[in-house]
Amino acid sequence: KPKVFLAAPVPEEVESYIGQHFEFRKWDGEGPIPDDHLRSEISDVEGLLITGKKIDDSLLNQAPKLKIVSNASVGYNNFDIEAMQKHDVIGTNTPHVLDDTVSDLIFGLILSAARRLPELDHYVKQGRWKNGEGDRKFFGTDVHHATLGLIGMGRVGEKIAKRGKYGFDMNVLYYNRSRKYEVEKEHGYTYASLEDLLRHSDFVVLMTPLSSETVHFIGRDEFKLMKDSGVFVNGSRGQTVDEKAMVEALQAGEIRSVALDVFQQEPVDPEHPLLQMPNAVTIPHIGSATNKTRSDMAKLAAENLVKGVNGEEPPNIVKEFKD
Ligand code: 8YV
Repeated sequence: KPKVFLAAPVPEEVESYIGQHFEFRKWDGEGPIPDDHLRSEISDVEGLLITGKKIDDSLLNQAPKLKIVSNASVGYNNFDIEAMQKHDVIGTNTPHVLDDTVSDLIFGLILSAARRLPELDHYVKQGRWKNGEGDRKFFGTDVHHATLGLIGMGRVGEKIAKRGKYGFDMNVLYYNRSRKYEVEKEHGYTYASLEDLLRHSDFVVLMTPLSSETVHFIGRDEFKLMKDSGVFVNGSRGQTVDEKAMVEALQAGEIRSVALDVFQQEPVDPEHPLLQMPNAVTIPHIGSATNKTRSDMAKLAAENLVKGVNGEEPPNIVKEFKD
């Protein structure tokens, strides 16, 4: 049987499915697999299932038999496409199955920032709730009927827009590299330039994939354009935002608050200034992390792995590797 390595955890039934096809080894330590360990495990494998780790030339040099890297994530900014093409290795991801779960979480972030839920949770648990009404200084801001500015109208973006429009009666503005006329017409969303979107939105949600074009897509100038009362939510990748500029914008009161699932460096440094800010809601990159969705992602990643190692076209080969 061909050999594969599972560098990310998958549920037991997914392991047994993989075991029917391949001889596998797996990383079962705490947290992400250390680079050295990964390098030492791939010299004889034809398939690699992974999440988040950089796949570059130097890693691929250690894996001469490798045919496929199956990402257990929809984002594939960890692929060095050129290096993979050079080594004749294809890459796959896990689209669709996480769209609803991630967009639910984005609304969790929007509501958390708007209604200051983490701050209030802390307040109650510290025994500071003394009168019947809550403290005025914790009053929040409405989500319903506010303007949602969505940067990135991809599959997840569409789900977020729907929740905004139909769940919260929000006015939806969007910016996307290519205009989505059909979606726009069907649901009455408004396409806006990035500048207009930033100027007019109460909640700016960043969902664009990370690529060389989107590094620091939102920085100092963009925060300046946002409303002072604006809330910024990042559900894409930390590198799409200039974090230093974001901290400065919060400190200067150029925006009211942020809610972040992703950071420049993950796990985030415990000394990071954002962690001292009550108006920064911070969660540890868990957009897709429900039991069902993570299990569906693992199943899809396994299916891609099996097809890729067996020389068939996997269902979720990413566009850069399609003929
Ligand atoms: C993470 C995501 O990959 O799919 C993506 O691109 O950002 C998430 O699903 C997941 O958190 C990896 O552990």
